[in-house]
Amino acid sequence: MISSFVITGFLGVGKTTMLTHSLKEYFPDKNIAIIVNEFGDIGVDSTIFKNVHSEVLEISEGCICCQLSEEFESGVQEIIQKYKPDILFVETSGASEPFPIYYSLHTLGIVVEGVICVIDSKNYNNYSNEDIFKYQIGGSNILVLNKCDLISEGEVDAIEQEIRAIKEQYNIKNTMTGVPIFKNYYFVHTSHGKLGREIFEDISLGEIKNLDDVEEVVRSSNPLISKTIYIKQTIFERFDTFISSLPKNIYRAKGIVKLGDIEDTMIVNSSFGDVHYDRYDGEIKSSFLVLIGKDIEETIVELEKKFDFVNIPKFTLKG
Ligand SMILES: Nc1nc2c(ncn2[C@@H]2O[C@H](COP(=O)(O)OP(=O)(O)OP(=O)(O)O)[C@@H](O)[C@H]2O)c(=O)[nH]1
Ligand SMILES: [Mg+2]
Repeated sequence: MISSFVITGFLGVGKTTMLTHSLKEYFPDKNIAIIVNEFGDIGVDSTIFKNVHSEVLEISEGCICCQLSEEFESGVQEIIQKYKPDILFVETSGASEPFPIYYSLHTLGIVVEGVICVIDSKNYNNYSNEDIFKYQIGGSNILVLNKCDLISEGEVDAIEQEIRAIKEQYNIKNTMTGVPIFKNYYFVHTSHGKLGREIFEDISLGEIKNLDDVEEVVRSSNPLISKTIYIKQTIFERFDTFISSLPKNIYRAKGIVKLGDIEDTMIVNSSFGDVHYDRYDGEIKSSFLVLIGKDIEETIVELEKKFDFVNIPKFTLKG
């Protein structure tokens, strides 16, 4: 029997970090498959996952966050047939909610052990007003307060209280009975997604009845947009100045770059202005960044004018 976990949470909160950490730590002997639905037209997470281990299927942007699509369901079936995984993990895009994915796995006969919502404690106030964040809370049963290394314990406790109130309001309920579909939910405080083993062993959503009576949860508009830019040859200092001063309406930037004066190719991550570099072991054709935020088209044109190494492509190429 295949079991599964759905990993949700807003942009850049630490979903991929949590998953790569847990896979290495807890499942070295299991056959793992990952489905990742990333926002943006070039997948960074799927590249990272392939670097760790396990089989990865990348689903194109928009697919699982809009209509629960055939692409997701046929993707799940394909990955099961090909790799016969023991456990399937689905990382949803930061701009989508988990319930439609949960529902789809359930209808495919796959046991969902948990829907894990990762929350960025440090940047919580930057995105806590976003509707999608509230639906992510409402559709999850394991709430992980991540990045606790960056704020005090008191602040984390205050965020937990706020999230409990959101959970009450947005909890997914059966429309006929008004009863929440997840019996319980759990809070975990952590850094770098280091969860205890018990999260993957002891928590089960249990039997859920009358899923058909759950309200229609697919919301239509999504004002977040993504844009891929290329980075022409430059040096670290100039690139770092650029990435560290991104305007606030760009919530998230991630990509892979090779800079002239640094030997290693690097994975670049910025979430709400926190920039982080990691070594990348593979090869890339060109340095690129996916930028995600609101009303970012004009912002990017301004960036291209200001930094001569920024290049906005007419078309983006996969890979
Ligand atoms: N300080 C600190 N940084 C963290 C923690 N967890 C993740 N990060 C960093 O946050 C950035 C984003 O992490 P990801 O794991 O890529 O986040 P994500 O939720 O998968 O992002 P998207 O898939 O783009 O929505 C990376 O630079 C991580 O190194 C944490 O607990 N503490
Ligand atoms: Mg990710």
